[in-house]
Parts: sequence; structure tokens; C-alpha cells
Amino acid sequence: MTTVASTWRCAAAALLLAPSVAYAGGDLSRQDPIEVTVELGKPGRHAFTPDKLRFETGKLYKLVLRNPSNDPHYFTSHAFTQLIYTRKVQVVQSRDGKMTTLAEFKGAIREVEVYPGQIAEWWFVPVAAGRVTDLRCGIVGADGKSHADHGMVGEIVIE
Ligand SMILES: [Cu+2]
Repeated sequence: MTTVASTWRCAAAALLLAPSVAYAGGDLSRQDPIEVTVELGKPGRHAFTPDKLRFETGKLYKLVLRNPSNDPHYFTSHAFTQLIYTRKVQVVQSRDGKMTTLAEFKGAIREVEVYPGQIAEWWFVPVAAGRVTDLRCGIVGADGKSHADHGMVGEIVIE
């Protein structure tokens, strides 16, 4: 037997469901990207600049990993990769003053290594919130210590 109360509950439930359908965000990986640049190392110094990164869930980011130093460097944070959806990683190069894409990689990416003077772009959408502190460069130098041991570490917050 259908009571007035249960009919009302059904109508209320339909009203609650309707907005989530009407306002679905569509393909979040196809937004205009928010550009964030991180420098991997500086001549004579192993560090991420900045070493604290902040992102928001649901937005598309183009994380530009620029290596202005004389050593190769990694951008490694396995915990970070668990909080994001990667659209692509691109290798880009400046040619005649214009940025040219040399290659694109798709699928789950765990870490990116950028060679001296080069640039890679990591396009991703954060899907979960969290604070991770395992950003590091694990390259071991001639002194037997990793760049992380020299301070090339960082923190990523996703809100
Ligand atoms: Cu390094």
C-alpha cells in the first residue's frame, strides 16, 4: 500500500538526485589547465623550487617540470600518484621561441626524470585529497648520497 508519506519520500529523493545529474562536470581532464612550474635543481644545488605544492581535486593541472641545472633530476612521489588521474606527460622543447611537443605518454605514471636544461609537463586531475611528504629525487651523486639526502625533497597537499 502506498502512503502519502512514502510518495512524498520518493519525490524528495528524486529532487535530491536531480541536481547531481544536471550539474555533472563532464570530462574533467579536458578543462583549460592551471599551470604550475617546479624547478628541478639549480646549478650547484639539489632542491625543488618551490618545495611545497598545493592542488585542488577536480581541476586540471599542467605541472611544468623544468630542469635548469647541470644534473638530471627525478620528480618522484608514489603517494602523489595515488591521488591523481594522469591525462598525459609531455616532453616539450623551445624551438624558434615556440614550445614544441616532442612526445606524449599516457597511462599510469609513477615518476618523471628530466635531463639538464629540459622540460616535461605532467597533466593530471587530482581525484583524492591528502598530504604527502615523499616527494624526492633519488639520484645518487659521486659522494654516495642521494639528491634527497642533500635536501631535494618536498611536500604535496591536495585539498
Ligand atoms: Cu636530483
